[in-house]
Amino acid sequence: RDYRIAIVGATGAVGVEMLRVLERRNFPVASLRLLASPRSSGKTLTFRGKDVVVEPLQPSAFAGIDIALFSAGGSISKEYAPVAVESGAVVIDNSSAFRQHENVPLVVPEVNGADVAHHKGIIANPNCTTAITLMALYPLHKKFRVKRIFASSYQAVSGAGARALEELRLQVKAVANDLPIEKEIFPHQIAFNVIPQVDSFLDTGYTKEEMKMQNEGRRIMHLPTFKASVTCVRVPVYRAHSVAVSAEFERPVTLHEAREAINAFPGIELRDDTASRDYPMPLDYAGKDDCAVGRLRLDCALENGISFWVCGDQLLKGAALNAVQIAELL
Ligand code: A2P
Ligand code: 11C
Repeated sequence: RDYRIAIVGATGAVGVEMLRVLERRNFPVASLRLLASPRSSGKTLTFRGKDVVVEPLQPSAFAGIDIALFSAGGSISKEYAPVAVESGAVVIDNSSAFRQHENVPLVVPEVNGADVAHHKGIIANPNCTTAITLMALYPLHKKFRVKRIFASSYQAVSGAGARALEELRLQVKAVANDLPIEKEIFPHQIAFNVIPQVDSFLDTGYTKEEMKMQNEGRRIMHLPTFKASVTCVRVPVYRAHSVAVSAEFERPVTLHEAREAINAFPGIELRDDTASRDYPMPLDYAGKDDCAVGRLRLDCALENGISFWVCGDQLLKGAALNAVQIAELL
């Protein structure tokens, strides 16, 4: 059968990718409803060669919808996801609104796809940095049992939405032309800079984004003892996040087994040949479905430790692709 699909936040950085992923993966779409703010009313987006008009989000928009993909921020999800469920749709939500709710499975299909079966109407898509990190960490965990990680992220501006992408573009031009810098989305200049803050601060000094790795990692890997100390950093990259990870395991580790485990796991490539300076970089993984891991080495400061570097397109595996993969499982 074919499915009646709605995309909430269709005009956003992730929403637009959802359209492209549905097309590319030949998802059985019977009808498509594109929803956004009233600002976008009347705009059109193309799907399979046809123009589809964007409609304003309102409660009646979910009548007759089978699957609603949400990516318009947490407050829109909190308000409208229950309405969509009430109308009979299954919601796949890309925001952080429901990720810790007991009845809401939080899913990376390659890791815990079976959890989809327990949904009560809403399935949560993980944070992008978490999803990309787990694509490399989970195969190692299955082999060696992870205890804790220390990590730093290098997050592309598109993680903060379409306007953030434009902000970097304009700032780069302004710097090149010696003009004043304008900023709106990021708290500081992002062009030619790095900002050690993604999301807002908690009392502990960590940011919310940093704690998602531990909180979401525990649920996705079914590993309540997992610990993650993370520093999330915004870098002037348009697209694809990178994460440097040092992981400590329960069992003794070997690089040979680590490489084998990664090679056997779907959705992640091993790019690890230091002799030819081969390692993943965000420029090479922007627009790609697969994530990639490199710089694999025995950690010199941890017992049973492995350090690695992982890259992935956060709009795809970190958001739109993962959401459509969940829809495919449904
Ligand atoms: P719009 O383009 O009309 O503002 P991004 O993550 O790239 O910033 O995109 C956010 C998405 O969420 C956009 O599609 C945006 O629509 C949508 N959105 C933002 N606010 C609302 C709202 N109040 N109602 C519906 N959609 C919204
Ligand atoms: C960023 N990771 O790069 C964020 C965006 O938890 O879904 C997504 C936040 C989230 O800004």
